[in-house]
Amino acid sequence: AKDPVRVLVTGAAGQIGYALVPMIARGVMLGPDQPVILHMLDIPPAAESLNGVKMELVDAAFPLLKGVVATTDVVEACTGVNIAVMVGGFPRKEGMERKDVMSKNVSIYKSQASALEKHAAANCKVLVVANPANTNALILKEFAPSIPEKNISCLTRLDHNRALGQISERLGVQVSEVKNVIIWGNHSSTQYPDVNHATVTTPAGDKSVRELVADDAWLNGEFITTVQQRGAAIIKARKLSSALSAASAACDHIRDWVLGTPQGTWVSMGVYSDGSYNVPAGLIYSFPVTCANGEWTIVQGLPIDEISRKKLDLTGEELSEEKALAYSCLS
Ligand code: NAX
Repeated sequence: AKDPVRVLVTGAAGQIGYALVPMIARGVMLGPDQPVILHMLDIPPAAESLNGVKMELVDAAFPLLKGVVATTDVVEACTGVNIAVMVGGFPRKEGMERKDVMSKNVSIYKSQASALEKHAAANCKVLVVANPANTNALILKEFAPSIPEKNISCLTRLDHNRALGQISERLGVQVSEVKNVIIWGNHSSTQYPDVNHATVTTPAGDKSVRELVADDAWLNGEFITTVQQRGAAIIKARKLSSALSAASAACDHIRDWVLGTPQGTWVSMGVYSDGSYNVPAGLIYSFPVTCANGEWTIVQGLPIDEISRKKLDLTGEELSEEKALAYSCLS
């Protein structure tokens, strides 16, 4: 039998946490033969609720779940973890300035970065979900200099999956037949959902999404805004933000990172930019990536048309501004 993998979920008493921890304990994230030990962190006001989640995990009698640590102590939470899914953060409340929210999250991610750096297992992989996800991940990277930058990422897989879902609905094909959409840039409304390289698997081979949809006005307009605004649409409908889809996307992100992407398929991940596609280096930016042997690689050489170029630049500019704002909170 395999040794258990220790998976940290911060903000585990929250909405996404509640959807995510049972998925992990069922093997959705790391596979049906991989035992796990869950480390759940939340803040003291949520301690009782966190304990309730722990009780439910015990009650669910998951065969793969070999242990549960539920704590409000960051060091205890981070100790020995192989995977860290950072869902905890400070939400934007009505009337709050962007800078105030940024400042709260910068201080959270700065201190959790240090705890991970000191106490996590060597080669721990980190996924930041909490918003502003790209910039929180960047702060984490900056304050955990001994964690390789290759091991720090943020979630844009939910946006990627939303794009697959929209194409699947539009064409009336299974979502599993659609692949190679791309989310470029920030996990925010400036993200660029790009279908220029996306295909649908058909009995006659792969066909281009653009050709099959045959409606550039829709693809360049409503499709993009629907994906960009989907989070707001969920809040409007549910009176709560996306949770099960976010949890599922977090599992997809880690699974593909650890176990690899299928041949011929890429996914979107927010990763540290090396300047590929003329995106400024030093931002956490969402790119198309393939994964093998536990490492992601940015897909290179995709042609970028003029419309796309502008959209890649726009979302990059927003990330540069966020980075500057985050740094201004450090002093
Ligand atoms: P909730 O408010 O339900 O849960 C957040 C939890 O984090 C709470 O239990 C809170 O006590 C805890 N927390 C706060 N500060 C903490 C700290 N310093 N250490 C540990 N835990 C802490 O929010 P939820 O709906 O679960 O969303 C969580 C985060 O995900 C939010 O920042 C949200 O904006 C972000 N999202 C990101 C998405 C993405 O695709 N990247 C999509 C979904 C989601 O909107």
